[in-house]
Amino acid sequence: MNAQLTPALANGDLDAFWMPFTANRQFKANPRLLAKASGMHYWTADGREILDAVAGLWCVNAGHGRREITEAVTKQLGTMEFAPTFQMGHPIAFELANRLAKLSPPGLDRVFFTNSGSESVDTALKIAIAYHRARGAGQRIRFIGREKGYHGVGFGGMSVGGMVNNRKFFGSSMVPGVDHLPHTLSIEHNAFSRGLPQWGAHLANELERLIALHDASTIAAVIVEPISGSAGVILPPIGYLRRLREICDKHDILLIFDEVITGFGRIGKPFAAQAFDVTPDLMTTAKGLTNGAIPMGAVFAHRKIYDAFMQGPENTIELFHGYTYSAHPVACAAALATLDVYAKEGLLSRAASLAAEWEDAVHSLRGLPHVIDVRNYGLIGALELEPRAGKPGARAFEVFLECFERGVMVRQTGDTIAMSPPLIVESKQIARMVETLAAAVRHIA
Ligand code: PXG
Repeated sequence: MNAQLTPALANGDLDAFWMPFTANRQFKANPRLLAKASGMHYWTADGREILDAVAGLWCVNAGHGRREITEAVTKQLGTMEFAPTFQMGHPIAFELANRLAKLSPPGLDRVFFTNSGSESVDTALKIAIAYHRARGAGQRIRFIGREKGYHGVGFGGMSVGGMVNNRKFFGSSMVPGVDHLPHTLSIEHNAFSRGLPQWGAHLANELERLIALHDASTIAAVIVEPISGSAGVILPPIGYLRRLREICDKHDILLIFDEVITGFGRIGKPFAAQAFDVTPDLMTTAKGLTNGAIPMGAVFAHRKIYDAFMQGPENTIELFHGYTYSAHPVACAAALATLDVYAKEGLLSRAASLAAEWEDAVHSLRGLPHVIDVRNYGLIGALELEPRAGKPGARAFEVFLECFERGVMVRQTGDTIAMSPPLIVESKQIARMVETLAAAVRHIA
Protein backbone atom coordinates (compact mmCIF):
# COMPACT_ATOMS: atom_id res chain seq x y z
CA MET A 1 0.00 0.00 0.00
CA ASN A 2 1.37 3.43 -0.89
CA ALA A 3 1.79 5.97 1.86
CA GLN A 4 -0.12 9.22 1.46
CA LEU A 5 2.48 12.01 1.11
CA THR A 6 0.13 14.97 1.36
CA PRO A 7 -3.40 15.26 2.78
CA ALA A 8 -6.02 14.51 0.16
CA LEU A 9 -7.50 17.63 -1.35
CA ALA A 10 -11.05 18.28 -0.26
CA ASN A 11 -13.68 18.76 -2.93
CA GLY A 12 -13.29 22.11 -4.61
CA ASP A 13 -9.71 22.56 -3.46
CA LEU A 14 -8.51 22.50 -7.05
CA ASP A 15 -10.73 25.32 -8.24
CA ALA A 16 -8.70 28.44 -7.55
CA PHE A 17 -5.51 27.56 -9.38
CA TRP A 18 -5.99 28.47 -13.07
CA MET A 19 -3.46 26.04 -14.45
CA PRO A 20 -1.12 26.98 -17.31
CA PHE A 21 -1.27 25.13 -20.64
CA THR A 22 -3.63 22.59 -19.08
CA ALA A 23 -7.12 21.31 -19.82
CA ASN A 24 -8.24 22.56 -16.38
CA ARG A 25 -11.59 20.77 -16.17
CA GLN A 26 -10.20 17.48 -17.43
CA PHE A 27 -7.25 17.68 -15.03
CA LYS A 28 -9.33 18.66 -12.03
CA ALA A 29 -11.72 15.78 -12.66
CA ASN A 30 -8.80 13.38 -12.43
CA PRO A 31 -5.73 15.18 -11.03
CA ARG A 32 -2.15 14.01 -11.30
CA LEU A 33 -0.49 15.48 -8.23
CA LEU A 34 3.25 15.31 -7.66
CA ALA A 35 4.42 15.64 -4.08
CA LYS A 36 8.08 14.65 -3.81
CA ALA A 37 11.13 14.30 -6.04
CA SER A 38 14.60 12.82 -5.79
CA GLY A 39 17.14 11.82 -8.43
CA MET A 40 15.37 10.41 -11.48
CA HIS A 41 11.99 10.15 -9.76
CA TYR A 42 8.85 11.89 -8.65
CA TRP A 43 6.38 10.51 -6.18
CA THR A 44 2.69 11.23 -6.53
CA ALA A 45 0.66 12.57 -3.63
CA ASP A 46 -0.55 9.03 -2.96
CA GLY A 47 3.01 7.74 -2.90
CA ARG A 48 3.44 6.21 -6.36
CA GLU A 49 7.00 6.35 -7.79
CA ILE A 50 7.21 7.97 -11.24
CA LEU A 51 10.32 7.81 -13.42
CA ASP A 52 10.91 11.29 -14.84
CA ALA A 53 11.57 11.06 -18.59
CA VAL A 54 11.26 14.82 -19.17
CA ALA A 55 13.46 16.43 -16.50
CA GLY A 56 10.38 18.09 -15.00
CA LEU A 57 9.69 20.28 -18.01
CA TRP A 58 13.09 20.03 -19.73
CA CYS A 59 14.79 21.84 -16.84
CA VAL A 60 15.96 19.49 -14.07
CA ASN A 61 19.11 18.50 -15.94
CA ALA A 62 21.07 17.27 -12.89
CA GLY A 63 18.16 15.30 -11.47
CA HIS A 64 15.89 16.15 -8.57
CA GLY A 65 16.65 17.19 -5.03
CA ARG A 66 20.32 18.07 -5.48
CA ARG A 67 21.66 18.71 -2.01
CA GLU A 68 24.35 21.15 -3.23
CA ILE A 69 21.71 23.40 -4.79
CA THR A 70 19.40 23.22 -1.80
CA GLU A 71 22.24 24.16 0.52
CA ALA A 72 23.38 27.08 -1.65
CA VAL A 73 19.82 28.42 -1.83
CA THR A 74 19.30 28.03 1.91
CA LYS A 75 22.59 29.74 2.68
CA GLN A 76 21.83 32.64 0.34
CA LEU A 77 18.35 33.10 1.82
CA GLY A 78 19.98 33.34 5.24
CA THR A 79 22.62 35.82 4.07
CA MET A 80 20.76 38.17 1.74
CA GLU A 81 17.41 37.18 0.32
CA PHE A 82 17.20 40.06 -2.15
CA ALA A 83 19.30 42.84 -3.51
CA PRO A 84 18.50 45.23 -6.36
CA THR A 85 20.54 45.19 -9.55
CA PHE A 86 19.34 48.56 -10.87
CA GLN A 87 22.19 50.99 -10.13
CA MET A 88 23.36 48.53 -7.44
CA GLY A 89 25.03 45.14 -7.57
CA HIS A 90 25.91 42.10 -5.55
CA PRO A 91 29.00 39.93 -5.99
CA ILE A 92 27.53 36.59 -6.99
CA ALA A 93 25.64 38.17 -9.92
CA PHE A 94 29.02 39.11 -11.41
CA GLU A 95 30.52 35.77 -10.46
CA LEU A 96 27.69 33.94 -12.20
CA ALA A 97 27.95 36.08 -15.34
CA ASN A 98 31.69 35.37 -15.48
CA ARG A 99 31.14 31.65 -15.04
CA LEU A 100 28.52 31.62 -17.80
CA ALA A 101 30.74 33.66 -20.12
CA LYS A 102 33.38 30.94 -19.80
CA LEU A 103 30.89 28.28 -20.92
CA SER A 104 29.46 30.27 -23.80
CA PRO A 105 30.17 30.02 -27.54
CA PRO A 106 32.98 32.29 -28.83
CA GLY A 107 32.31 35.99 -28.26
CA LEU A 108 28.97 35.60 -26.44
CA ASP A 109 30.39 36.72 -23.15
CA ARG A 110 27.97 39.41 -22.00
CA VAL A 111 25.05 38.13 -19.93
CA PHE A 112 21.69 39.77 -19.18
CA PHE A 113 19.62 38.03 -16.48
CA THR A 114 15.89 37.36 -16.62
CA ASN A 115 13.48 35.07 -14.78
CA SER A 116 12.22 32.78 -17.52
CA GLY A 117 12.59 31.72 -21.11
CA SER A 118 9.80 34.05 -22.20
CA GLU A 119 11.56 37.00 -20.62
CA SER A 120 14.85 35.96 -22.19
CA VAL A 121 13.25 35.96 -25.62
CA ASP A 122 11.57 39.33 -25.23
CA THR A 123 14.84 40.71 -23.84
CA ALA A 124 16.82 39.42 -26.83
CA LEU A 125 14.32 40.88 -29.31
CA LYS A 126 14.50 44.26 -27.59
CA ILE A 127 18.30 44.16 -27.50
CA ALA A 128 18.34 43.39 -31.24
CA ILE A 129 16.22 46.41 -32.12
CA ALA A 130 18.08 48.74 -29.77
CA TYR A 131 21.43 47.46 -31.06
CA HIS A 132 20.63 48.44 -34.62
CA ARG A 133 19.32 51.79 -33.42
CA ALA A 134 22.53 52.38 -31.49
CA ARG A 135 24.44 51.84 -34.73
CA GLY A 136 22.29 54.29 -36.67
CA ALA A 137 20.08 51.62 -38.29
CA GLY A 138 16.89 52.39 -36.39
CA GLN A 139 14.78 51.25 -39.34
CA ARG A 140 15.75 47.63 -38.68
CA ILE A 141 12.70 46.64 -36.66
CA ARG A 142 11.40 43.47 -38.29
CA PHE A 143 11.91 39.94 -37.00
CA ILE A 144 11.91 36.66 -38.83
CA GLY A 145 10.75 33.68 -36.77
CA ARG A 146 9.71 30.25 -37.97
CA GLU A 147 6.54 28.23 -38.29
CA LYS A 148 6.08 25.89 -35.31
CA GLY A 149 8.67 27.89 -33.37
CA TYR A 150 8.09 28.30 -29.63
CA HIS A 151 9.64 31.30 -27.98
CA GLY A 152 7.54 31.59 -24.86
CA VAL A 153 4.39 33.54 -24.25
CA GLY A 154 5.31 37.20 -24.00
CA PHE A 155 4.00 39.41 -26.79
CA GLY A 156 7.37 39.32 -28.55
CA GLY A 157 7.91 35.60 -28.19
CA MET A 158 4.31 34.86 -29.20
CA SER A 159 4.72 36.99 -32.32
CA VAL A 160 7.95 35.44 -33.56
CA GLY A 161 6.67 32.01 -32.53
CA GLY A 162 4.76 29.85 -34.93
CA MET A 163 2.54 27.64 -32.80
CA VAL A 164 -0.93 28.35 -34.08
CA ASN A 165 -2.84 27.75 -30.82
CA ASN A 166 -0.49 30.06 -28.95
CA ARG A 167 -1.35 32.85 -31.38
CA LYS A 168 -4.88 32.55 -32.64
CA PHE A 169 -6.66 33.32 -29.35
CA PHE A 170 -4.95 36.65 -29.02
CA GLY A 171 -6.27 38.37 -32.08
CA SER A 172 -4.04 40.90 -33.68
CA SER A 173 -2.05 41.58 -30.53
CA MET A 174 1.16 40.71 -32.29
CA VAL A 175 4.34 42.67 -32.61
CA PRO A 176 4.12 44.18 -36.10
CA GLY A 177 6.56 43.42 -38.88
CA VAL A 178 7.17 39.76 -38.16
CA ASP A 179 7.46 37.11 -40.86
CA HIS A 180 8.14 33.40 -40.59
CA LEU A 181 10.41 30.86 -42.23
CA PRO A 182 8.94 27.46 -43.05
CA HIS A 183 9.46 24.81 -40.37
CA THR A 184 11.81 21.92 -41.06
CA LEU A 185 9.65 18.96 -40.06
CA SER A 186 9.17 16.63 -43.03
CA ILE A 187 7.96 13.17 -42.18
CA GLU A 188 7.60 12.56 -45.89
CA HIS A 189 11.32 13.00 -46.53
CA ASN A 190 12.91 12.33 -43.16
CA ALA A 191 10.84 9.75 -41.25
CA PHE A 192 12.92 7.70 -38.80
CA SER A 193 16.11 9.67 -39.43
CA ARG A 194 18.71 8.90 -36.81
CA GLY A 195 20.00 12.21 -35.51
CA LEU A 196 19.90 15.17 -37.89
CA PRO A 197 17.88 14.67 -41.05
CA GLN A 198 19.59 14.71 -44.44
CA TRP A 199 16.81 16.48 -46.31
CA GLY A 200 15.91 20.12 -45.88
CA ALA A 201 18.99 22.37 -45.69
CA HIS A 202 17.59 24.27 -48.66
CA LEU A 203 14.69 25.46 -46.46
CA ALA A 204 17.15 28.00 -45.03
CA ASN A 205 17.22 29.67 -48.44
CA GLU A 206 13.66 30.82 -47.80
CA LEU A 207 15.32 33.46 -45.66
CA GLU A 208 16.73 35.03 -48.83
CA ARG A 209 13.19 35.21 -50.21
CA LEU A 210 11.85 36.94 -47.09
CA ILE A 211 14.79 39.34 -47.13
CA ALA A 212 14.10 40.16 -50.78
CA LEU A 213 10.45 40.82 -49.89
CA HIS A 214 11.03 43.05 -46.86
CA ASP A 215 14.50 44.36 -47.70
CA ALA A 216 17.41 43.56 -45.43
CA SER A 217 17.56 47.15 -44.21
CA THR A 218 14.26 46.65 -42.33
CA ILE A 219 15.16 43.39 -40.57
CA ALA A 220 16.68 43.33 -37.08
CA ALA A 221 17.03 39.63 -36.37
CA VAL A 222 16.17 36.05 -37.20
CA ILE A 223 15.19 33.86 -34.24
CA VAL A 224 15.09 30.07 -34.27
CA GLU A 225 15.42 27.21 -31.83
CA PRO A 226 18.40 25.07 -32.90
CA ILE A 227 16.13 22.13 -32.00
CA SER A 228 12.46 22.86 -31.36
CA GLY A 229 11.11 21.19 -28.26
CA SER A 230 7.55 22.33 -27.71
CA ALA A 231 6.43 21.80 -31.28
CA GLY A 232 7.33 18.15 -30.90
CA VAL A 233 11.11 17.91 -31.36
CA ILE A 234 11.96 19.30 -34.77
CA LEU A 235 15.58 18.90 -35.81
CA PRO A 236 17.65 21.13 -38.07
CA PRO A 237 18.54 19.38 -41.34
CA ILE A 238 22.30 18.96 -41.82
CA GLY A 239 23.75 22.30 -42.99
CA TYR A 240 20.56 24.28 -42.28
CA LEU A 241 21.75 26.36 -39.33
CA ARG A 242 25.06 27.17 -40.99
CA ARG A 243 23.18 28.43 -44.04
CA LEU A 244 21.00 30.68 -41.86
CA ARG A 245 24.19 32.06 -40.30
CA GLU A 246 25.70 32.82 -43.73
CA ILE A 247 22.60 34.60 -44.96
CA CYS A 248 22.31 36.68 -41.77
CA ASP A 249 25.99 37.66 -42.05
CA LYS A 250 25.57 38.67 -45.67
CA HIS A 251 22.73 41.04 -44.79
CA ASP A 252 23.94 42.31 -41.40
CA ILE A 253 20.98 40.67 -39.65
CA LEU A 254 21.41 39.33 -36.12
CA LEU A 255 20.91 35.61 -35.55
CA ILE A 256 19.27 34.63 -32.26
CA PHE A 257 19.35 31.03 -31.07
CA ASP A 258 16.65 30.27 -28.56
CA GLU A 259 18.44 27.69 -26.44
CA VAL A 260 15.93 27.52 -23.60
CA ILE A 261 15.67 23.77 -24.19
CA THR A 262 19.00 22.96 -25.83
CA GLY A 263 21.11 24.95 -23.34
CA PHE A 264 23.02 23.39 -20.45
CA GLY A 265 23.97 20.03 -21.81
CA ARG A 266 20.79 18.69 -23.37
CA ILE A 267 22.62 17.66 -26.56
CA GLY A 268 26.09 16.96 -25.23
CA LYS A 269 27.73 20.38 -25.21
CA PRO A 270 26.91 23.33 -22.98
CA PHE A 271 24.93 24.85 -25.86
CA ALA A 272 23.62 23.71 -29.24
CA ALA A 273 25.65 26.50 -30.83
CA GLN A 274 28.74 24.53 -29.84
CA ALA A 275 27.29 21.14 -30.73
CA PHE A 276 26.40 22.39 -34.21
CA ASP A 277 29.41 24.71 -34.50
CA VAL A 278 27.28 27.68 -35.53
CA THR A 279 27.59 30.80 -33.40
CA PRO A 280 24.61 33.13 -33.06
CA ASP A 281 24.80 36.80 -32.03
CA LEU A 282 22.36 36.39 -29.16
CA MET A 283 21.38 33.29 -27.26
CA THR A 284 18.39 32.92 -24.97
CA THR A 285 18.48 30.43 -22.11
CA ALA A 286 16.58 29.55 -18.95
CA LYS A 287 15.52 26.01 -18.09
CA GLY A 288 18.74 24.19 -17.15
CA LEU A 289 20.39 27.24 -15.63
CA THR A 290 19.27 26.55 -12.05
CA ASN A 291 18.28 22.92 -12.50
CA GLY A 292 14.69 24.12 -12.19
CA ALA A 293 15.17 24.95 -8.51
CA ILE A 294 14.62 28.72 -8.76
CA PRO A 295 13.25 30.55 -11.81
CA MET A 296 16.00 32.23 -13.80
CA GLY A 297 16.92 32.97 -17.40
CA ALA A 298 19.93 34.48 -19.13
CA VAL A 299 20.49 36.15 -22.49
CA PHE A 300 24.01 35.80 -23.85
CA ALA A 301 25.03 38.67 -26.12
CA HIS A 302 28.04 38.91 -28.36
CA ARG A 303 30.50 41.42 -27.02
CA LYS A 304 30.13 43.52 -30.20
CA ILE A 305 26.46 44.03 -29.27
CA TYR A 306 27.25 45.06 -25.71
CA ASP A 307 30.00 47.37 -26.95
CA ALA A 308 27.62 49.08 -29.38
CA PHE A 309 25.58 50.20 -26.36
CA MET A 310 28.60 51.41 -24.40
CA GLN A 311 28.82 54.68 -26.29
CA GLY A 312 27.68 58.16 -25.35
CA PRO A 313 27.89 59.80 -21.94
CA GLU A 314 28.91 57.37 -19.22
CA ASN A 315 26.21 58.53 -16.81
CA THR A 316 23.34 57.47 -19.08
CA ILE A 317 21.54 54.15 -18.81
CA GLU A 318 22.46 52.29 -21.99
CA LEU A 319 19.56 49.82 -22.10
CA PHE A 320 16.18 50.79 -20.69
CA HIS A 321 15.25 47.26 -19.80
CA GLY A 322 15.44 44.91 -16.82
CA TYR A 323 13.42 43.08 -14.19
CA THR A 324 13.18 43.60 -10.43
CA TYR A 325 14.43 40.05 -10.11
CA SER A 326 17.19 40.18 -12.77
CA ALA A 327 20.11 38.34 -11.13
CA HIS A 328 18.09 37.61 -7.99
CA PRO A 329 20.66 36.54 -5.40
CA VAL A 330 18.89 33.29 -4.55
CA ALA A 331 18.64 32.38 -8.24
CA CYS A 332 22.33 33.28 -8.69
CA ALA A 333 23.24 31.00 -5.79
CA ALA A 334 21.16 28.19 -7.27
CA ALA A 335 22.77 28.69 -10.69
CA LEU A 336 26.32 28.71 -9.32
CA ALA A 337 25.67 25.52 -7.38
CA THR A 338 24.07 23.99 -10.48
CA LEU A 339 27.10 24.84 -12.63
CA ASP A 340 29.30 23.22 -9.96
CA VAL A 341 27.25 20.04 -10.10
CA TYR A 342 27.36 20.03 -13.91
CA ALA A 343 31.15 20.47 -13.85
CA LYS A 344 31.83 17.95 -11.09
CA GLU A 345 29.74 15.23 -12.71
CA GLY A 346 30.58 16.02 -16.33
CA LEU A 347 26.89 16.47 -17.08
CA LEU A 348 27.29 19.04 -19.85
CA SER A 349 28.90 16.40 -22.05
CA ARG A 350 27.10 13.33 -20.70
CA ALA A 351 24.35 13.48 -23.34
CA ALA A 352 27.04 13.02 -26.00
CA SER A 353 28.29 9.81 -24.42
CA LEU A 354 24.75 8.46 -24.02
CA ALA A 355 23.53 9.64 -27.43
CA ALA A 356 24.16 6.39 -29.34
CA GLU A 357 22.49 4.25 -26.68
CA TRP A 358 19.58 6.69 -26.46
CA GLU A 359 19.21 6.71 -30.24
CA ASP A 360 19.06 2.91 -30.41
CA ALA A 361 16.58 2.84 -27.54
CA VAL A 362 14.11 5.33 -29.00
CA HIS A 363 14.41 3.92 -32.52
CA SER A 364 13.48 0.49 -31.15
CA LEU A 365 9.95 1.96 -31.02
CA ARG A 366 9.80 1.96 -34.81
CA GLY A 367 7.30 -0.58 -36.05
CA LEU A 368 4.85 -0.20 -33.16
CA PRO A 369 1.23 0.45 -34.13
CA HIS A 370 0.57 4.00 -35.39
CA VAL A 371 4.19 5.14 -34.96
CA ILE A 372 4.93 7.25 -38.04
CA ASP A 373 8.25 8.80 -37.02
CA VAL A 374 10.96 8.65 -34.38
CA ARG A 375 13.32 11.60 -33.91
CA ASN A 376 16.34 11.99 -31.65
CA TYR A 377 19.37 14.09 -30.86
CA GLY A 378 21.54 14.20 -27.75
CA LEU A 379 19.21 13.24 -24.89
CA ILE A 380 16.06 14.29 -26.71
CA GLY A 381 13.72 11.77 -28.24
CA ALA A 382 10.30 11.92 -29.84
CA LEU A 383 7.71 9.53 -31.12
CA GLU A 384 5.20 10.77 -33.69
CA LEU A 385 1.85 8.99 -33.69
CA GLU A 386 -0.69 8.91 -36.42
CA PRO A 387 -3.58 11.12 -35.23
CA ARG A 388 -6.94 9.54 -34.51
CA ALA A 389 -9.37 10.51 -37.26
CA GLY A 390 -10.89 13.90 -36.44
CA LYS A 391 -9.21 13.99 -33.01
CA PRO A 392 -5.74 15.52 -33.28
CA GLY A 393 -3.63 14.92 -30.18
CA ALA A 394 -6.04 12.42 -28.62
CA ARG A 395 -3.93 9.31 -29.21
CA ALA A 396 -0.75 10.85 -27.84
CA PHE A 397 -2.62 12.19 -24.81
CA GLU A 398 -3.88 8.68 -24.07
CA VAL A 399 -0.33 7.35 -24.37
CA PHE A 400 0.88 10.04 -21.98
CA LEU A 401 -1.79 9.04 -19.44
CA GLU A 402 -1.05 5.36 -19.87
CA CYS A 403 2.69 5.94 -19.32
CA PHE A 404 1.88 7.89 -16.15
CA GLU A 405 -0.31 5.02 -14.94
CA ARG A 406 2.63 2.72 -15.60
CA GLY A 407 4.99 4.96 -13.64
CA VAL A 408 6.81 6.99 -16.30
CA MET A 409 6.28 10.71 -16.96
CA VAL A 410 6.64 11.67 -20.63
CA ARG A 411 5.46 14.83 -22.37
CA GLN A 412 2.73 15.08 -24.98
CA THR A 413 2.37 17.82 -27.51
CA GLY A 414 -0.03 17.35 -30.42
CA ASP A 415 0.50 13.80 -31.62
CA THR A 416 4.09 13.73 -30.44
CA ILE A 417 5.43 12.12 -27.29
CA ALA A 418 8.67 13.81 -26.25
CA MET A 419 11.32 12.63 -23.81
CA SER A 420 14.22 14.62 -22.38
CA PRO A 421 15.40 12.87 -19.23
CA PRO A 422 17.67 14.38 -16.60
CA LEU A 423 21.26 14.09 -17.81
CA ILE A 424 22.05 11.71 -14.91
CA VAL A 425 19.87 9.01 -16.50
CA GLU A 426 21.24 5.45 -16.34
CA SER A 427 20.97 2.69 -18.95
CA LYS A 428 18.39 0.69 -17.03
CA GLN A 429 16.20 3.80 -16.74
CA ILE A 430 16.47 4.48 -20.48
CA ALA A 431 15.37 0.90 -21.04
CA ARG A 432 12.45 1.31 -18.63
CA MET A 433 11.28 4.52 -20.35
CA VAL A 434 11.29 2.90 -23.76
CA GLU A 435 9.68 -0.35 -22.57
CA THR A 436 6.93 1.57 -20.82
CA LEU A 437 6.32 3.76 -23.84
CA ALA A 438 6.16 0.71 -26.09
CA ALA A 439 3.69 -1.02 -23.76
CA ALA A 440 1.56 2.12 -23.57
CA VAL A 441 1.50 2.55 -27.36
CA ARG A 442 0.49 -1.11 -27.81
CA HIS A 443 -2.14 -0.82 -25.09
CA ILE A 444 -3.72 2.29 -26.61
CA ALA A 445 -3.28 1.29 -30.27
N1 PXG B 1 11.84 29.33 -25.67
C1 PXG B 1 11.85 28.01 -25.85
C2 PXG B 1 12.63 27.42 -26.96
C3 PXG B 1 11.14 27.19 -24.96
O1 PXG B 1 11.14 25.86 -25.15
C4 PXG B 1 10.45 29.18 -23.78
C5 PXG B 1 11.17 29.92 -24.68
C6 PXG B 1 9.71 29.88 -22.69
O2 PXG B 1 10.25 29.61 -21.46
P1 PXG B 1 9.38 29.88 -20.13
O3 PXG B 1 10.40 29.71 -19.03
O4 PXG B 1 8.87 31.27 -20.21
O5 PXG B 1 8.29 28.86 -20.12
C7 PXG B 1 10.42 27.79 -23.91
C8 PXG B 1 9.63 26.98 -22.94
C9 PXG B 1 7.07 21.48 -23.67
C10 PXG B 1 7.30 22.77 -22.96
O6 PXG B 1 6.23 20.75 -23.31
C11 PXG B 1 8.29 23.60 -23.39
C12 PXG B 1 8.47 24.84 -22.78
C13 PXG B 1 7.68 25.20 -21.71
C14 PXG B 1 6.68 24.33 -21.27
C15 PXG B 1 6.50 23.12 -21.89
O7 PXG B 1 7.70 21.15 -24.64
N2 PXG B 1 9.43 25.64 -23.29
